[in-house]
Amino acid sequence: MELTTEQFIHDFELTLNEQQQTILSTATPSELFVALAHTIRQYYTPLWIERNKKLQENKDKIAYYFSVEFLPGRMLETNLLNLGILDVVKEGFAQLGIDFTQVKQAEHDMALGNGGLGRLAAAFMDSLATTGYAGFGNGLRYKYGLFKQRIVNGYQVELPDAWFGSIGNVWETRKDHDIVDVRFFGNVYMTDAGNGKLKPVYSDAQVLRAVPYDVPQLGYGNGVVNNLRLWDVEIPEEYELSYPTIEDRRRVEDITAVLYPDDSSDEGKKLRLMQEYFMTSAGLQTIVKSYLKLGLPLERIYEKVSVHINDTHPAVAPAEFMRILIDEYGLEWDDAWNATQKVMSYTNHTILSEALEKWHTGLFAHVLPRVYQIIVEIDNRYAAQMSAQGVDYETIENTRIVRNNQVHMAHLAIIGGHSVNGVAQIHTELLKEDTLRDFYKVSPEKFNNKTNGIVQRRWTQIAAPGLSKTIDKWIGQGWRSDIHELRKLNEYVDNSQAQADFWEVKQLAKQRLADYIEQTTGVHVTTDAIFDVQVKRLHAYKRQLLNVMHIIKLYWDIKDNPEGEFTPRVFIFGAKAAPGYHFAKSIIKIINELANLINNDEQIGDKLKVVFLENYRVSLAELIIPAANVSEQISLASKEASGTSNMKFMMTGAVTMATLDGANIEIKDEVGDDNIVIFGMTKDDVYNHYATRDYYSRGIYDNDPVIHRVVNTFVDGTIPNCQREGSEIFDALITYNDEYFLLQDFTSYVEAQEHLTQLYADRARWMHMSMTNIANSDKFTSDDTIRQYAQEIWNLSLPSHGKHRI
Ligand code: GL7
Repeated sequence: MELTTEQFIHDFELTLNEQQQTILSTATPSELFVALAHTIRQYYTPLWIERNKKLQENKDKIAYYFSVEFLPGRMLETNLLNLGILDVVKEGFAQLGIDFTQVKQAEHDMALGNGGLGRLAAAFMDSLATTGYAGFGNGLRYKYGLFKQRIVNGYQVELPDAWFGSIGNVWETRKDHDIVDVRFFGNVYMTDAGNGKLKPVYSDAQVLRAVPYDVPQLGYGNGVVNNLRLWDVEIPEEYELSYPTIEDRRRVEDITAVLYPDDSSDEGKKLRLMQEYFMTSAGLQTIVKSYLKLGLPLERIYEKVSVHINDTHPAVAPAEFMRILIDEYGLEWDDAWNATQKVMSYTNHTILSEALEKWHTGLFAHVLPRVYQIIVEIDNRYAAQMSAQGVDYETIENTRIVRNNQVHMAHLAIIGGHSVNGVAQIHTELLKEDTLRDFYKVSPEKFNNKTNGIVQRRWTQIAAPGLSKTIDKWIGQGWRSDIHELRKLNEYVDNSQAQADFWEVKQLAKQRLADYIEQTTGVHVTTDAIFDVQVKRLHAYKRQLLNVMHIIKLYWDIKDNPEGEFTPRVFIFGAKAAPGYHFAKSIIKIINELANLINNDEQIGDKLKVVFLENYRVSLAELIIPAANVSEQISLASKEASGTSNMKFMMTGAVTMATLDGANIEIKDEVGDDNIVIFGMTKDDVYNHYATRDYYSRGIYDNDPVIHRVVNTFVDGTIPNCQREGSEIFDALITYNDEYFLLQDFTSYVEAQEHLTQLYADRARWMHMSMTNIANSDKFTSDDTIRQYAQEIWNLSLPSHGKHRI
């Protein structure tokens, strides 16, 4: 939008005075932030209203992205950037003598997600608005996001993430006119509806009110505003008498109280099921209502509506949609089923079976009696249809929804929809050949791949403004709106002046991170060292422990030969462990104790430092990622569905140390073998070991003296204060046969690291690699990923008013 600095200053001061009732000289950063947010709201509100009006007038098809997680982080800078007024606001603040950074830090990260899955959902929201597609989010308005992590004596301590704080969510708006009711529990039986049909009658059901709060999603430079709708729970007034005590009310409020802090496993909790159904039912009810306002026939709703099921959490959607169409609007089963399958589509985000939700039928039928009846009917019809088509008994049994007293949510999502996608090529292949192979056999046409992506704007223009200016200098600003122009950088990857510029901007980012490290941990690190970073959730399959084993090896190398040549390295970790994931927490403790040992050893000095940064989150990622030289993406091949931080590191000039897993493979394809460092087993190697059961980690431990010494270091007292954790790790690696093949991959990892050190020593070679990574990262823009979803899965066209500049 067009905005002069003067106009902005005027609007801002007015808002500060009138809404915050304060003046510049006394306002706190938090008050300034709220005033700024409200100023921005005034700018985008007319666009938002216009957008909704146009979509309805033109009857454009809308895709709804259902997800229990959205992890946008801070929204202020994104909103300013996308409105095209970030520089104006920074200039205005400079004139007013306000520190923009301080104000921006007053915003609490919106952390309604665990990790990659939630961050991807947020990225898709941004990209939908930016590409102009009508794609809306549907989720939950948790009062507490992912826990805040503190490290105390080396241990993770979890604290509630009270992200609403004193100022609430400044971007949201409560929408009373879209309130709906959601039913749980009770009994249900069918009775004659009088028109030859049956209708359900409920008794003793719990009725809860779903209240939507809408959060705008602004497109980059195009005036589009889409909507992210988050549902909150309330007790309907007419039922208040049923909740006489605060405890009673609290049990209800729990539904939107807290995000489950587990990034992969099914908690098996009733509350989780209630959360999932609550947002799915509320979302679907309002979608049907707004579709009916168009005056079109309900059985053709698929022409105007798509519903995307993000992982299995909202996978009750096909059954709930059937319930709404049949019970509430009287559609015939076959018409309803035809519409449902055309509306629904599903993304799988992991092959780890514990993340494919299954519910005990008893629990499910107790919480959602009517939906359970419908699921049983869907399942019976499915089995009958498969059988009629001549599908063998075993395949039918393997793919049924209700099996062994469990409701298989992934099966419901696949059977009840028309599309199943994985999130990177290798992941989709694994779904077809292994995890979901029976489904692939019966409906291969449903399967497709959509490799994940990232919002390049956040990771360059916002997180790395210095880098962005350097890119501008060499290839102009075109890449800011067309990321594919980044490829022009390929021409300069061997230009010594360009290399010097990109080196320097990385050094500045490293210095900023070094300052933060010193402030928060007291550890001094030098930017002469290689900054080697592994930031992601703590999980055994991601193999932070392999990184630790390499560090231990380096420690012994220096201790054995203190005068030897050594390229200094700083190893930086950031990782939250699920609170109930004991082993992951032991690894955090080990990293911290190892860090203490190494960082306080004078003989080691600046050669080696280990830093664990607490409370890893989106805003911290923005500081860390642009400062990395090395991006550690070392999961056991086949286990990381895609990864997305790997893409962010690449885009900001880190070189990837990678296994052939997830999207690492596609990064390699983009940059070529010489600009990435690959090590370790392939997915086929891993599966061969599974097939032959010939892996024996103790054999490696017994025969390889380096590995022997590294593994012993966990238990021989070298690392103080962690005997218990050390022996747990020893047991996992040796006694329990090393589930993730760390010992098998160790030697190849060490060699790859040695190779990388040599590469770094040759500055021209290294900068060639680093810049080649930046130049070819355009492939991973989530704008393109979402275009593929829109065109190939949701069958959306761009709304006619989609692309006007503001
Ligand atoms: C994940 C995958 O583990 C990760 O590899 C992928 O990039 C992400 C987004 O598709 O989804 N699956 C999952 O359950 N979580 C992920 O981050 C928590």
